[in-house]
Amino acid sequence: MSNYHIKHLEEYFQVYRKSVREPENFWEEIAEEHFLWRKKWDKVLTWDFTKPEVKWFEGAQLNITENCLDRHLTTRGDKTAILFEPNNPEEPAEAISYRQLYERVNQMANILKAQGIQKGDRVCIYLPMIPELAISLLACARIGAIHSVVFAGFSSTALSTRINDSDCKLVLTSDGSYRGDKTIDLKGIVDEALESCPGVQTVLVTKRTGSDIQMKKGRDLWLQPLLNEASTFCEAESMGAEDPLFILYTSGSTGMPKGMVHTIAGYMVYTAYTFKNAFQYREPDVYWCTADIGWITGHSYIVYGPLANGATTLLFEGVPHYPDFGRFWNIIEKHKVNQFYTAPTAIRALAKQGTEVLEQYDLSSLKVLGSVGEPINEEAWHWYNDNVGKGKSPIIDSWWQTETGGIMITPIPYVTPTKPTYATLPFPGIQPVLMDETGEELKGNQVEGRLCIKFPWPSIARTIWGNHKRYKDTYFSTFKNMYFTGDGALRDEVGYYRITGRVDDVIIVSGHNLGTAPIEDAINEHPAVAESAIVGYPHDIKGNALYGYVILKDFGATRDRDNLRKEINQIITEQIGPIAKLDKIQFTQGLPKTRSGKIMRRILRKIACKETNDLGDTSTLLNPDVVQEIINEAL
Ligand code: 6R9
Repeated sequence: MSNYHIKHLEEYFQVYRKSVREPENFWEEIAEEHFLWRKKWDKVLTWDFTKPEVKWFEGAQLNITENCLDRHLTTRGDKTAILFEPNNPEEPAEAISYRQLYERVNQMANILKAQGIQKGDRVCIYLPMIPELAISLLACARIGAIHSVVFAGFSSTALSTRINDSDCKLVLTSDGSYRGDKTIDLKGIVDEALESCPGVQTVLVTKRTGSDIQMKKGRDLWLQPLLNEASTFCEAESMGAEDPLFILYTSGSTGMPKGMVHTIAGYMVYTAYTFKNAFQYREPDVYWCTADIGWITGHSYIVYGPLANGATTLLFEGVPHYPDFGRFWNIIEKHKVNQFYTAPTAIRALAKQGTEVLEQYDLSSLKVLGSVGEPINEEAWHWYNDNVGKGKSPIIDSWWQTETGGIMITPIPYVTPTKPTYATLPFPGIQPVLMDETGEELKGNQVEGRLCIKFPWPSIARTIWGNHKRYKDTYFSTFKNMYFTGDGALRDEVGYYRITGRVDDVIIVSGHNLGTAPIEDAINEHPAVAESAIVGYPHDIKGNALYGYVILKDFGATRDRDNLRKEINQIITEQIGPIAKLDKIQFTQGLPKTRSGKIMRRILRKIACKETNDLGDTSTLLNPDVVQEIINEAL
């Protein structure tokens, strides 16, 4: 019997010990018993973090959609796979059964094939949170195409950069998208992006808003008529365990976003196993993750993890505040949601509304509450625990990353006692370590350092698309033989982990990772700007907000400063997207720099956080006077 479903703490410790002592046997048993393989593996694991290279289940053949769809048809054909809740609460929800989902995926797969998409080709998906989004991912996987989902809130520039980086041949999009009371012209954004994407031959357009859009002849096709004609059977491509399943871009501390590559078998095994345990999913539970499929959380815990377990997964198109701040609670009541997985930024925004709205709804179906994306502060944790969970639904504060593919450190609900703001214990198979700045491991408890993982797990990203060197430099070069997460963490007296936040130049705003470099590059494009530096500072709702220090080419010139601020944010919106806009912009004559010319962000961060009493060592500064000037003018 493999340890697929952990039910009490003693069992967790047993399973964990086994996963560390005999990792290969441990994962092999899980893979063997709970998944459908066309051919079994020759070798469970090959790894070398110095190259770096990781391979799981090498030699195996499978198709992930046979695991997520086909194998459920006999026992769960009529069970709801995806429960779609539209943006507008007046529009009826749609329950898509496993059989219907299977058929729709097969149809879409046939359309992609008819457009010439073959195994290994990259397909860009730029769609709102509608069923076609999940269907598109699975359709690519069915025929072995590699999907690259770009969050539909990104700008045309961000979209074209991602399309070109991985040479996508085809784009799937919609005429428009709904977001609360707004309609967004998605197709217009795609058209603009494609002006600089010569490699895209086809655009398939789903009708959602009925907006009047331009269809480019010879390139753009409406999906619906093609779907009506398409066969509901498409033979699943036989895929190698280590063939890529998808590329998903995440911000780095420098320049280009990183196209993280995940491969099929390990990702499937790990996301399915973590989904089952981290949410204690039992049929016929209704599970809801509020993330967008454009982020890793949506890939792993709206689509692949739940469907591999035959679960019912809710897909919500809208936003928490439309038509009012009761929407999440309304959906939980309406669909009797059992597991609810959301982000601290959403919890804080909802907590700000008080409890009156929430009390109008019956939330008694809830059994498990989840949090992901950034550290959850103590206040938000208690509000979530006391008011949403009424003190009886454990909160799983789950720490993980785009790069890790699945949940890494989390309480297992009803198994691990929770502790506010602590992600608690590693998942079976995960071996976290804390390192000090000199590269020594901090052993024992009550220590704080940089969080690394010292042994591979099945869903670790295998490379950065087209740039293995950057993959090595970013994750495997800071500490010898370790995967470095970029996060800081502490381990308390009982061995529980608390994630303290990023230790690099990535800032997490409303749960979105933003690299400082691309935002600064955007600001510097403004003709009046000479140089800029951005830092994060604490924000009630967003967790962090962005504070920009901007040097103008001609500081004395009489210009309307507010107008300038608007123009700068406009450029950021165009280049990256509205999520990267700055909350505060301070114009300054200089930035604190070291003698080697590096901006001392540490000081800027302290000023933005209004912690100017102790600025630490400023002796290496080239221009110490500028610090006082910046403090005097701080916003
Ligand atoms: C899944 C996801 C990854 C970064 C990660 C960390 C932060 C995520 C967290 C958390 C504290 C948690 N993060 N979960 N910090 N507690 N429970 O969010 O992936 O978008 O790649 O972000 O998010 O800083 O390094 P991704």
